[in-house]
Amino acid sequence: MHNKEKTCWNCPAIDLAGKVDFRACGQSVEEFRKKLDLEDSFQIMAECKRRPELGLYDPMSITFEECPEWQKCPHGYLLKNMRVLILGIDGYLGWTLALWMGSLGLEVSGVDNYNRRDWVKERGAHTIVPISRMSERLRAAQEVLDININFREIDILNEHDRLREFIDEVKPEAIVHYGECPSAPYSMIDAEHAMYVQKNNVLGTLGVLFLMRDLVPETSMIKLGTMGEYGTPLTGRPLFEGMFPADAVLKWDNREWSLGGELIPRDPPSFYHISKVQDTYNIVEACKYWWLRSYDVMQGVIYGVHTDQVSADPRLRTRLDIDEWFGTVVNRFVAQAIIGIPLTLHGTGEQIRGFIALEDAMQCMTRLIASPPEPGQYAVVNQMSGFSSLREIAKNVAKIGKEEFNLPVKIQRVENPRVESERHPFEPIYEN
Ligand code: USQ
Repeated sequence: MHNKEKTCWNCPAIDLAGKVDFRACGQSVEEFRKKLDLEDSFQIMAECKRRPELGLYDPMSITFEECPEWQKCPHGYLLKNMRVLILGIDGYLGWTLALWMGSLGLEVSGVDNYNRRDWVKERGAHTIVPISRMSERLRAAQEVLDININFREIDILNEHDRLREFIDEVKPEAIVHYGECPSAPYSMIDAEHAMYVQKNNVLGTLGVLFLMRDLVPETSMIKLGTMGEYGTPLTGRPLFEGMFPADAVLKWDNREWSLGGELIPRDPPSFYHISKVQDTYNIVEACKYWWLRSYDVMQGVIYGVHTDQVSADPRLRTRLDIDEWFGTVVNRFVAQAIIGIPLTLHGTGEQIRGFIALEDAMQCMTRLIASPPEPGQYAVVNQMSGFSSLREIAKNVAKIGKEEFNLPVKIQRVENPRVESERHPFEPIYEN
């Protein structure tokens, strides 16, 4: 099991308040770790919110495997009835994850203000898989899957106080943050849209970080970033997972420096992707300032519409957008193949992207929730199953359409509406 060696130090049930003066430890996780390793007399004492009978104890002395609160499941050890809060629970990913988590026995709460439904409608589009109203979704989750979801309609950006109340009431042990506007083209429409996307995403997330500091400092934030933060650097440098590895060096003017642990440069291709880069910096610093913990998930382009839970009943389905604003490329190509219109390949189609299926993304999120970072730890996961050029994707869709469904699929190269490199090296590292 991938997380059996983790200890209470990683567990959100740990209570460190007033017991560990992090700042006296130098504000740096590395220094703190060194002290732990080198000084025999240096020991941390904490309490457990779930097992108060333990009193004050060394939180590194009990592993997940040994703790009765952590139970074995196919995805590793999971904290019994773990309270997971999903921000953006009404979206493509949020709703899917809510049912996935609920079916694993976790206690799921969620907030949303139906922004995604409004944005898509504003562009004159709609989800091609019909989805139910939230009240209907919640009822069906209960009836069909016996999952009780605690939902509150809240605007993360503009209703900070209501979000504070809800977080205080739920006391989540993990927060999955999907509550942002995810569209590059939408953010490029005009000044109003660009400003809106950045304000919504960056300031909304900043507010959540403050609430975590005040209310649930031991909870981890699993935040949806994007592979697009890195862009496609023409040097061909590998796209490391957020930071340079320990043995990376910068050579210049006959001198050299270690780059280990520094954030790798970002080159985001839209104002939307830039909002994710800004989030990265806000989260990195919040982890430093207040010892919050976070996994920043640099997800590739997602596709698909199936998990066992969303397919269990028509009322439980998740949305599927295929319009040019909110539809992602594989979902669009597949839909175009079915409708019988040519696949809209932008430019030469030599652009390379990382991809991941919906179901695999859910599995990855489960493993991250089950392996919380340490206090103060900011870590990055490049989340993809593989990578491919768009032309190869289009050819595959056409081949499968023809061979398996007898569809006469055509590929049409269209003038690229985006400003993006069409020929570039791409070497993502995705080991985490
Ligand atoms: N593309 C086409 N034809 C289309 C639509 C898109 O060739 O009909 C091309 C685009 O020009 C681009 C690539 O496909 O080169 C990907 O476009 P996309 O719309 O599927 O994805 P993107 O705009 O990059 O954004 C999507 C999600 C975003 C997420 C990102 C991950 O909307 O939330 O952050 O994928 S990544 O692409 O790895 O940055």
